[in-house]
Parts: sequence; C-alpha cells; structure tokens
Amino acid sequence: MTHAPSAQDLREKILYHLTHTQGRGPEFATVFDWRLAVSFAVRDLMVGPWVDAIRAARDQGAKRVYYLSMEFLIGRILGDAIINLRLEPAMGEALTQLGLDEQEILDNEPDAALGNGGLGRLAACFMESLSSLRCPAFGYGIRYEHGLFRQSFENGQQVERPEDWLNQPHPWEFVRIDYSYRIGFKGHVETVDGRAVWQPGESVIARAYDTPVIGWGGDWANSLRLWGAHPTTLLDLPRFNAGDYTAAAEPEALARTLSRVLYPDDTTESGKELRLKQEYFLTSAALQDILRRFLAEHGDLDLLPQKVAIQLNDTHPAIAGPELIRLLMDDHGLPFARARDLARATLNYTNHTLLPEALERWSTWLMGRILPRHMQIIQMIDDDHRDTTNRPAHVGIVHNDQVHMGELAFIMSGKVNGVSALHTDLVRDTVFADLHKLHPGRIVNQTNGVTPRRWLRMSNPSLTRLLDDTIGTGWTSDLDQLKGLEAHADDAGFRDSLRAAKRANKIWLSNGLLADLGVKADPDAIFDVQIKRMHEYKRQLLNILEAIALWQRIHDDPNGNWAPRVKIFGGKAAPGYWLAKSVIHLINDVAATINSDPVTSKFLQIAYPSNYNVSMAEDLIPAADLSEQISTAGKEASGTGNMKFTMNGALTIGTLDGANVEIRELVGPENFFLFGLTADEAAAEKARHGHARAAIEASEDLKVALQLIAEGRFGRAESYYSLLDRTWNDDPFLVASDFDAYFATQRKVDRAFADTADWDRMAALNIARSGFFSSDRTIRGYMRDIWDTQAITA
Ligand code: 26Q
Repeated sequence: MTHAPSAQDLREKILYHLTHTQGRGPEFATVFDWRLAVSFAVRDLMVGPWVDAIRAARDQGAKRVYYLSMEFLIGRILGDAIINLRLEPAMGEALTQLGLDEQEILDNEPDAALGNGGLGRLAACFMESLSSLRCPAFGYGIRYEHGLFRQSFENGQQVERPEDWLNQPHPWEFVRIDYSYRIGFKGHVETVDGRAVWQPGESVIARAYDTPVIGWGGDWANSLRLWGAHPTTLLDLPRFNAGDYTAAAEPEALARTLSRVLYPDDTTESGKELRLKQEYFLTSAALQDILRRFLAEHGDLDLLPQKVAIQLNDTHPAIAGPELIRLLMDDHGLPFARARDLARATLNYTNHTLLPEALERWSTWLMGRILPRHMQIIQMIDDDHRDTTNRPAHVGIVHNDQVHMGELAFIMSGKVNGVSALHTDLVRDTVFADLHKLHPGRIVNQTNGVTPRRWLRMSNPSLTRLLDDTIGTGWTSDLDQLKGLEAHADDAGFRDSLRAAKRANKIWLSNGLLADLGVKADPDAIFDVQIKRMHEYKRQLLNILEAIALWQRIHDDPNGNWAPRVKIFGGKAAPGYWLAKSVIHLINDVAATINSDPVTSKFLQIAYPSNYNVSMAEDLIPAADLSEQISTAGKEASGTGNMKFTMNGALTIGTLDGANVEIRELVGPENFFLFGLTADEAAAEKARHGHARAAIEASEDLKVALQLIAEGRFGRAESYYSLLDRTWNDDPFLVASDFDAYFATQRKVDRAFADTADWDRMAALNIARSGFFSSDRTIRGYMRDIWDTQAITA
C-alpha cells in the first residue's frame, strides 16, 4: 500500500461522502448515513488496488482461478475491510473524533447471508485467501435478492421470514451493465448444416454485479461477480408485436424469480425446476464470461487449460461440463472429443458431502425439458465414457431416467477433491469407489481452512492484542507462526493474560445473552457452544439430552460440586425439515424449564439465540470454552466451525469425524476431548438390529432423560412423540449408542475446567497448533495440486 491514511484523512473522506454521496449534513445524519459514508470512504481505498490487480493479471497473461458457487456466505464487509486495509487504529480515532460509536456503525450493516452454512462460508473464506495470496481469481455466484431466511422462535418453534438485505443500497458493489449475457432455457434443438443449433424457448439476461474482495495488507483485490437476472424484454419485442403477449411476458416473470431467493436446504436435494434453472443461470453466465475474457486475451482455444482453472463448489454448478462442451462445439465448432478434453483439463470438482439424500439427481425428463441440448450432450459424455473405459454396467451418469450430477462432475473434472483427510478417504472408498478405480489419481484431498483475518484478528480483538504482544503480528498472514505460543503455555503470566482475554469476550457475550434472552450466563461458567445448521447427523439432540440428564443428576445431588455450565445453541433448520425443527422446539422447551429451576439455575443455563448467522458466530466463537463437534462419525465432511473454535482457544469435545481427526492429531490427543464410535464402528453398530433400544436400556441417564420428555416435563409430550419414537426404534445417527461416552466425557470436561492452569495450558496449545487450519494453507494446496497457478508477485 502506498501510505496508510491518517485519522484526519479518514475523517475528511467520511465527511466528503456523507455530503456528496449520501447528500446529508452531519447534523442530520442517521447511523445508516454514517455507515454508508464510512463504507464509501473505505471502498475508495480498495478500488485502486483492485483495478491494479486486474490490470496486472491481464498484462502478465496470468492463469485465472474461477470459483463457481451457488453460495457465498460473506456476512458483513466493513469490519473485515478495515482490518485488511490496516485502517486500525486510525479508523477508530476518526470515528471517535466524529462522535460516532464504531460498534454501532459496524452493526448497522446487514449480514449478507447468500449461503446456507459451511459450503457457502468456505467460499467466502477462499475468496479472502485468494486475494491475500495475490492469486488472480474471480468468484462467480448469484446475487440473491433474499438471502437465507430470518429465523425467530414462537412458542419455542422456528418461524421463517424473508431476509431482505438488498432492500437498501449496497455500497460495496459495482454494476456492469456492459457485461450481460443471454441465458436460454427450454425450446428445441435443430440441426443446421450438420451442426446442432439450440433454439431456447425462453431466456433471461444475466447482469454482472462486482464486489471487490480485499486481501490482507490491502494491496490486492479480486472480484466477487454475482449475477442478477433481468428480463430480455427488448429482445422479445417481435413476439409481442406478433400478438403472442403471454410468451412475451414470460421473460419478465422468469427473470424476476430466478435470482430472487436462495434455496434454504442444505444437504437435502429438492429436485425443483427453479433450482435447476438457477444452477444453469450461474454456470452459463460464468462460462460465457470466462470464455469472453479468455478469447480477448489469448484467442487460441487450445490454450484454455493453461490459462483457466475452474473450481465447482459441489455439484451445484456441475452443468458446467456439458455447458462448456456446448459452447466449444456449437459456438466455436470444435469436435466433441476436443471439447471434452479441453473441458476436463479446465474443470475440477469439490465434494462436500456423502449423505445420500444430498447427492444431486435430476430426472432426464426435467433436464431434457429445461436444457434439451445439455441432455443430448450429457448422453454423449456418458456414452463416450462407457466406450472409452469399459466401465461396469452400474457405473455411469444416466441411470433409471436420472442424471447423477456427482458422476457427471467427476467424469468431467481433471481433479476431484474431498475436504478433510477422512472425508477424502471415504469419497475414494464409498460414493466414488468405482470411478476412482477407473481414474486413479484423480481424487485428491484439500482439508478445509478458515481465514484468520476475519475469524481471529477481526472477531477477537482481545486475543489478537495478546498474540501481537507475544509473537508479533506475522501470524496474520502466516498462521504457522502461532507455534511461537507453545513456549508460553507453561508461563503463568501468559496464561493469566489468555484467561483475561477469554473472560472479556465471555462478559461481552453474557451481557448480550441477558439483554436478548434474559439468560444469566455467569462468565466463570463453562461456555459450551454448538453452532451450525440443525441436522440430525450433527446431533444437537445428543447435546440437549446430555443437558437433561445432567439436570436430573444435579437434582439428585443439589449440593454436589457441579461445574457451572452455560450451553449455547445456534442454528437454523431447513423450513421443510420436520425432525430438525422438533429438536429446536425441544431445546427451547428444555431451556425454559431448566433456566427457571431455582435448584439448578446456578449450575446449568441454556441459551438459544435465534437467527444464528455469520455476525453472531463472530461474537460466540471468541467467547467459547468448549466447542461441540459431535456428529456421527463418517457424516460430517469436514466442519469449519471446529477450526474457528480451536484458533480462538476453545477446547473441543468431539468425535473422530471430518477435520476433527486432524485437529486432534495436531493439537495433541491430550488436549482434545474425544468420545464415541469411529466411522467403521458406527457403520457396524447401525447394521446391528435393535441397537437403539439396547443402548437406551443400558443407560440409566439416557433412559431418565427420554422419560422426562415423555412425561411432558418440557412442554407438551405429544410434541415429541415422533422424536422419541425415532430415538427408541431407529436412531439412524446413533445418539443412543454414543450417549454414555458423551456424558462421561462431559464430566471429564467439568473436572478439567476446574484446574484453570491446566485448562489454560491446553487452550494455549490449541491456539498454538491451529496454524494448519488457515484457508491460506488450503488455497496454496489447491494452487499447487489442482489449479497449477502462481501468485502475482508484487
Ligand atoms: C442442493 C440441491 C438443492 C438445494 C440445495 C442443495 C444444497 C445446498 C447446500 C446441498 C448442500 C448444501 C450445503 C452443503 C454444505 O454446507 N456442506 C458442508 O460443507 C462444508 C465445507 O466443505 C463442510 O465443512 C461440512 O462438513 C459440510 O457439511
């Protein structure tokens, strides 16, 4: 960066934008006006590096990375930009001089929730790391008018309301009306002079909206390019004139709905027509844009794989294979085999889940109706793959009149990756075992990571101060430097400072919980946090059953030496996910009963703030003592929250699942609370007839907990009959089988927490050994093993 702006510079810029961009005098300005003025002042500082970065990549003919994702869960931008541009402490001073409350300004920004959970947040962390590493890249997504729904609780039950972050000016984006592409749907395929010509029956315009993503240090920014759908009104004027009014009005109706709302399901594939259209809309717009830029710079299509690397974030954009082949064949005249080879050398696919219900499949009927040309090409790809590999009959893309998007993505990719070591092994051994045998070496691992700028430097200033004072600031861009803390773990002075930093965060959170929920969270209690989407396999049920059993134990011995605990939950359920919703209801019912119980209230409190989102995570994670990562082994692909907690000095109670395995190895098994069946044991247990009932009968604590629910001690028993029935008779995620081990391990946590010196030592070692989980490391891995790209040196 040229030179860091002073508080004075910033104040002047803010006042300039308040007047000239917002059109307000300071005496009339609201918090909103000020926030926009501050955002524009900050944005001004990103634009120079952004334009320079784009120019540098073009001038050097650099290979670009394109990250295609239906979700980017970015959260708020302002605070992160201030950190990455290194505007602290000048910005703080400037705001104070203007008589403004920095926190209030930051909190005024809506949390951009253009994603459901882990996959979307990973995409946002990757964008930040790509910029911090100066790797030329674009993120491509959809500019949803409505992000993930807002959650509230009524009588303890989840209620969804639309989210409307775009109902106000969005100061970070630049609309590019000159970068617009036509996206077709439906219609039919004709053959003209031996070449296929797709005549779409309807179409929309994809318009680019760019947001700069500034990297650490503020000298490089890449673009997040989100597509908004607009009608092709003018283009269909002939139809209108011909009197076909309904058809002429169609584009407008379609366009209005296409980029209107994010699908709120994570992991349950919904098979809806609009979803398929959204996926194609993103993919086609991105590929047209990529080819336009490539052809302008290089001209020769043979160079495509040397200049372009495309990453598919799960199968959601997997139509990219057929679409790229279509563009190369139908628009550029390449023969199929050449188009196929170029596409495969350019595309890569990341798998994020093994759950069967999450694997995308589309009926050939729907695919053929919405994308008739693509259905033909999919069939060509499948036939070609069969003919060139002599694969077994059960392997392939099209089966039983369904298009299997995972197989399609695999076959059309140069590299396929899983997101943790265990997950990648399972990808190789289970869902893609056959394809792996046919294409050994194609599957690689890239364990997830998270950006330490947002998840440590920005969200945990008290710990950041301690880290900076102890080991310097280098960790921010080289997280392995946290290793330097190991030497201090046995230093009582350092441990006290670490404890003080954590305590400050707990007090801050405690005040918030009291104000929002009326829950009294004693900052000296264990802050035990489980925050993630509500899903059966994540086993929030196991956690709340443990709370009930503990509550009963405290009642049995009210004068016992119980370790005070505050259990904090956060997370949304997909609107149609009945079972997950009933767990939310149960947690709220249990909280209401337990929190007001005078016998136990000083030992156990439960807090479930509604509408968990990125901003809430930024408050909860720094204040956590204990991180709950308790999924049934083999089900959580990686997890990324688990990494954020570790970096922030929480200890983990967890199963050997996803990246927990690697966290435990790195921090040391003695600094991690492990429990539960392994993935292999879990698979065997599940196959055992009557496993649930047997486990419940064998566990007095669990039996009592279930009994209390059935007796109606927490709200109406009838609300929970299905949940209870499933737990007794089916329990597919082995809550009962793992219960006793979990309960016992929680009591180990109680004892460990009482030994503050030892606990703080373990916390220090968790932080010190968390460097591996920086998304910088992950992105370097993709650049080396998958994309074959280099950073642009300054
Ligand atoms: C698919 C079709 C139709 C509608 C929705 C979907 C859909 C949407 C989102 C399917 C899946 C998702 C999200 C999956 C996800 O977030 N997976 C998580 O990815 C993280 C990043 O790799 C991992 O850390 C988590 O373990 C994994 O659950």
